[in-house]
Amino acid sequence: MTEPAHRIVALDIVDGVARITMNHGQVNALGHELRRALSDALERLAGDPAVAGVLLLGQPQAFSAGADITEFNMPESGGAEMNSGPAGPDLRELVALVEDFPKPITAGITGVALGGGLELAMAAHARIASPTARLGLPEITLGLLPGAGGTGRLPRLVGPERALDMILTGKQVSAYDALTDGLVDALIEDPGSAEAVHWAAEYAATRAPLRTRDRTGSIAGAAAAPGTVSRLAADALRKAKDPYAAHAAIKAVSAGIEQSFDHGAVVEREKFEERVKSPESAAQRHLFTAERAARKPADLDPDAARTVRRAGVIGAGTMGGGITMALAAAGITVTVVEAERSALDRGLAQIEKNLAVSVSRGSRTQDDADALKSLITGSLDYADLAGADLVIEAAFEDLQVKQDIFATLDRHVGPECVLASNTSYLSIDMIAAGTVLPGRVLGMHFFSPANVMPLVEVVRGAATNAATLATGFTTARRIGKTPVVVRVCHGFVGNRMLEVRSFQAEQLLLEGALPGQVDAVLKDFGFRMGPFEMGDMAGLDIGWRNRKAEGRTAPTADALCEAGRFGQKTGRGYYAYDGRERRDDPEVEQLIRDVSRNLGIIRREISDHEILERLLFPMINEGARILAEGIAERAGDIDVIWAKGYNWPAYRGGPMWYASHTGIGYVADRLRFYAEQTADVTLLPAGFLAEDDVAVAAAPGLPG
Ligand code: HSC
Repeated sequence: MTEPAHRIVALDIVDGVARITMNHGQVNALGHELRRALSDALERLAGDPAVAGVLLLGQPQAFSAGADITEFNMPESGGAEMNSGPAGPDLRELVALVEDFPKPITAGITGVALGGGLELAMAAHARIASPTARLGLPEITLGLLPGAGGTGRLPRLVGPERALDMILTGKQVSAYDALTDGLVDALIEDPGSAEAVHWAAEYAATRAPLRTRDRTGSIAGAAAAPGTVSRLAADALRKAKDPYAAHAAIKAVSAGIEQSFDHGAVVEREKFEERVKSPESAAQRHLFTAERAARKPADLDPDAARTVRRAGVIGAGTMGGGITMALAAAGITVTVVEAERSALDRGLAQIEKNLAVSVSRGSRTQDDADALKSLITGSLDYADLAGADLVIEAAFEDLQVKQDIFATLDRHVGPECVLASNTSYLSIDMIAAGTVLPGRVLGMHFFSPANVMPLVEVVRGAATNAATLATGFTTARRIGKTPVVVRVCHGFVGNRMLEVRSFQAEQLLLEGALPGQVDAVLKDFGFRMGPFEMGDMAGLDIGWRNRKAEGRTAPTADALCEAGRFGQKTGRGYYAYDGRERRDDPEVEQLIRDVSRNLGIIRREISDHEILERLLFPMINEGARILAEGIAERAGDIDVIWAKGYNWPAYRGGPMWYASHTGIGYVADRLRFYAEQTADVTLLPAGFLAEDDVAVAAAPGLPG
């Protein structure tokens, strides 16, 4: 028998097994329509004597990506969409319907089973998965905890330690790991196939439905030793990107183990409802949406992209090496070209070392590392780039050097080859101007370490053509990066805003603050490091050299460098170091006081509140200028750049989101105040912040 049960759920019965196949949207998000269709189908099957068991299936790319995130964005309606009402059961009710179903249900997982999707699968009485499936509870990356029984069921299947790891990191596990851990019961190439139906039929014939909530074997130890959950979670909690959601999840897991499944469910519900309404979750959901919006820049035509099989990288330094590894990890053959044999050897040796470290840490297998290495060749000759589809230049940051490299590339690569510069400040238009085919030039600004950091600013020059832009963008996606398209200006989006923040940080030192106070304020806000710790880590001498070349000064930073304090590498910078341990240094305090005095500045007590506003609001103002100039397309693009490239805390949504939630009018007023206080007209509100009625003015892509 075969009959359509619902537009978004297909139903057929084979050998006594009813196959319910979800087919809703791109990823089977469990919105109210799908929930209703599933519950209708189950209701019909419950009393059907021809049905002995159920096989619940999704689509090849997704069993289900979980709750429909867009339904969370309706807090004004009390999250009405999440509740049952006339629209059908909520996710918790659906999960209970599955678990309490009188006939055994097997979930057949293909693609991803994430969040509520995995919770649905965990409520089934058995799980089979295709070997390529991936499973996870990524709620924490949205500032949430699993809200449909995941905090109770996952530990019952895989034990508390594995469960906490998955819930607190949000990371996905492979089908193989899921099998080893007990999260799935069997791997079957195609979970919708006759073999899978046979498996489900056998299961239905031989076992009574076993509810996951009733399995207690793997939590027995932790249940008998209260405190185990907190102990197991301590490390992950320290590293958690969203400490609020992490705490909430730990409370729910621990109640579900140390008290009872039902008690855990009550705590889970309470905490989920608190988190889903929190500003921290709203901020992370904004970033999720902004990241997806950034994948669709105006007039990007993905079909115009060239397929990159072979790539070249110019420069085997830190950036060049990282870019090479990122390309090769995606299966692209890479030729790294250097000017000097010694530099090339050093670069290749560093790549080997990085690979060995990742093998020893278990993040890569030896086979993967060998395969990756076999795709990389070093060369001292540009002629070896002849067959390249894309060349990324990551040489010394100097316009003349780069122009010479691009002129040389013109002579050696084919006319179709796309040429990218990894410059962080220089004009792509000036680099392109010296080439024969400026339309094939663009910027691909990676962040260090390039094999790890996800952001790539894809810089579109005045002449960059559609095929070039599409090739740069799709290649960045293919190698697992988060590309954001920007236009040309000094420092593009991220570094241009960072420069404004660095200037304010320096001013604050001159006016009365000390490095420790400034850094602590940004860390309390959620950054991993403050500007001075970051400067010490990167090395202060590079900026000093650049400032001298450009005739600029930064009085405190210059004075530190003149005293030979270049940061961690010299054991002394804004702080003194014993290894990596840093401590405040009275010498630095004296040096700062001297610089202030020499400039005739009377130092004053500066509040943490002022420090935070002085660091963040001018950056936001620069963001407003960037939007007004069309350098970034949307406010959300700026947020993605800061979250992915500069460790802006995700639970604060990015600088432009933060501004809109702090109050655009307030930010503008404070900027006017600081402009007057410091006699710095560049602090006057710009772009949408300067509009007459700032209370209602909003940047594109932000709520008013
Ligand atoms: C959750 O499940 C909470 C539950 O624990 C409890 C709920 C309890 C409620 C109780 C109430 C009483 N929803 O990324 P892509 C869209 S929280 C809606 O470009 P890829 C996405 O926006 C959820 N839409 O594709 C995009 O739309 P666009 C936990 C979703 O192949 C399109 O699908 N789950 C969606 O690169 C394609 O997505 C997660 O956090 C969703 N859940 O990646 C998983 N998921 O074209 C989030 C995707 O209009 N999703 N969309 O822009 C992902 O990680 C990735 O999207 C995938 C696919 C890996 C699924």
